[in-house]
Amino acid sequence: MVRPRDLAARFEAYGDWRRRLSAGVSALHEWLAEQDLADAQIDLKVQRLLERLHQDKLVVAFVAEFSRGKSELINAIFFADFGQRLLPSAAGRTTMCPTELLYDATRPASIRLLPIETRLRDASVSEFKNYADEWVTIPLDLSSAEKMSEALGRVSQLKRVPVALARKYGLSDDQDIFAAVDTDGEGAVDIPCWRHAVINFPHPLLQQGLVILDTPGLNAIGTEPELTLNLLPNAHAVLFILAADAGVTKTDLEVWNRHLAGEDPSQKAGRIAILNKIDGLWDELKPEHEVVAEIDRQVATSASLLGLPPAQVYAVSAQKALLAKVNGDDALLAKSRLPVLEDALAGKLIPAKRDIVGAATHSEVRALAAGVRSILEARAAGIAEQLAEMRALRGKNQDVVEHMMDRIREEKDLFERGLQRYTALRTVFAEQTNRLLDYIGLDALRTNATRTRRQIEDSPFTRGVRGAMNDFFASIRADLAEAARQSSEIHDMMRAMYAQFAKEHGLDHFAPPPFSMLKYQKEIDRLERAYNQHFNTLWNMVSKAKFALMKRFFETVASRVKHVYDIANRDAESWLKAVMAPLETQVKEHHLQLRRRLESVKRIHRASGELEERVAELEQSDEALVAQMRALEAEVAAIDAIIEQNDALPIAANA
Ligand SMILES: Nc1nc2c(ncn2[C@@H]2O[C@H](COP(=O)(O)OP(=O)(O)OP(=O)(O)O)[C@@H](O)[C@H]2O)c(=O)[nH]1
Ligand SMILES: [Mg+2]
Repeated sequence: MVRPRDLAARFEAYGDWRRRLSAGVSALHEWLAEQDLADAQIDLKVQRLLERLHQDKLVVAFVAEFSRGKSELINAIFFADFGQRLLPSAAGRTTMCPTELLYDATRPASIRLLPIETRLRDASVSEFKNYADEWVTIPLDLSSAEKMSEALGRVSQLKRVPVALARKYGLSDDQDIFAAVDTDGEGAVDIPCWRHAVINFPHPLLQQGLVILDTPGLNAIGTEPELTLNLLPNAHAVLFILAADAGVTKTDLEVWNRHLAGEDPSQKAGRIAILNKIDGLWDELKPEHEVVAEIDRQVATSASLLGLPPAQVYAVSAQKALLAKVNGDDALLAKSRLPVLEDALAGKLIPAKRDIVGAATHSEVRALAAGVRSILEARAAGIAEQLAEMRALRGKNQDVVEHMMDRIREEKDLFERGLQRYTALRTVFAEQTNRLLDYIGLDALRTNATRTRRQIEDSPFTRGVRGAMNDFFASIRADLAEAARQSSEIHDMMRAMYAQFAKEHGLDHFAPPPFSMLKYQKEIDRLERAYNQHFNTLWNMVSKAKFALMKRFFETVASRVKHVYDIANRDAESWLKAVMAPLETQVKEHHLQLRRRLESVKRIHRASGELEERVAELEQSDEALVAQMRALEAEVAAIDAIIEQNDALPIAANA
């Protein structure tokens, strides 16, 4: 067994931390349930928080022209413990379709392959992911290395089809998308059998939520919109691989500029370039320092050609690293320089991810606790008021008690009349909610997409497609703007309502949070920018297969937009609950308190001996409440402590 490497160890530590954090959140939830303080809204929030912690993914994409050693590098970094080459890696084009490696415990170990024929249909790869029957699933036999590598070898499978059909798939055109494959006299061409592959494999790193994305070389990247519009922009890190002997070639630069250079400078931070195959520069006849100087020169040249700081370019030998790890040869491993790259990945990627997840959990737990605290405070205030009333009754005659009873009764009647306004508000709230959800509803989006699809079909030329897409985005923007207006109307109304209840009935002063659509608007802007950027390059690159490709691009954009809408809907629903629920709870609590107060005064009215007993009871409840608040703080502090905890890394990895 190979000693756990730095990256693997850190990743496992990160997984452990997430599990501890989940346990902390569950403990808080159990405590709330025990104390009868959890309601449906809290249950939902906790469930989502736990789901997010559980499903948290870290996506690392490997991108390069073909044969630069992407698959070999993945084998060396992540799968050396397996003792063999897991992914096929060979001279020439090997990986023929984008391949995701991940682990989903709800499925058996398998490789799932989406047939290339699906490119003729109006759906994106992410949509197809929802339908198991569209995929060819081959189970992985983990006990047989031979059968495993045979199954994984499917990502290299090709088939021969007429050129015309390949064009329909958007795969072949006069610029020779598949220049490297043979065309025989009949006008046939070899194309990939599969459009996308998902390898479900219970590797410890994948089990922790790591997702590896292996991609095929240059043109294959451009023809699969799922990669350019979704998988690559959403990856947490993109590793761009070069070959040390060739340096940055023209096609490398094309891949880089077209898919990775990006306009967003913040994205560049997550980009790392790798100069692979440095073993090609090793030369026993030269002194060591000359070889090192040669490698350094290549790093500097590549960095400047890519416009990256040299510190973001790493020189390695994937093949020698894999060999060294398999044989436990530490000297060779050091010479391969892979540990330096792994350190950098572990040192940058995981802490950054941990900070984001920690901060998000921290603020959600805060919000949850604040809601519970305000209920407890309202109860404490009620008890304090009753206690004051009871103490004031000490030694008073029946008349005073009667008078007090009348006063409370009046207050209760007044409050119950106020409830009519609350009921009316609920009706208006429901109407406005429906309107808001209509604007960001999937029905509206579907109508818009159908219209755009028809426009593209009716006018499949640059101007027609452009116009249709502009309309598509414009209409989405208009809907989002309406939704923003509607949510701010709801916000104003609720704020006014809370202020009124606070003034008239002494309820807690609560400022409902506003709902911002900015996040979704920004994501739509990003999609439109990405679309425009790829539109021009593609339009110039492809001539015969344009139409098929444009349609497929549209479908991917549409499915990304749908994803944005799904999230917006979920967020809006949670927000609506968060805005309404405190009022509901407060109203209920207040009503209950008024009834309780009336009850106690009535009892005292009937038998004056009950007064001291009642005071003692109230004092006890007050103490219990104080204890509850303290326990709540302790639960929250325990979660904070987990967030701040240092990772318990094995000594080897900390060194
Ligand atoms: N000498 C040497 N060869 C390497 C190294 N890394 C990869 N190779 C070889 O380069 C060839 C291509 O490697 P792959 O891993 O298939 O490259 P890829 O980038 O995945 O290529 P595609 O899947 O075709 O896009 C294979 O024969 C590897 O063994 C290295 O560090 N040194
Ligand atoms: Mg490959």
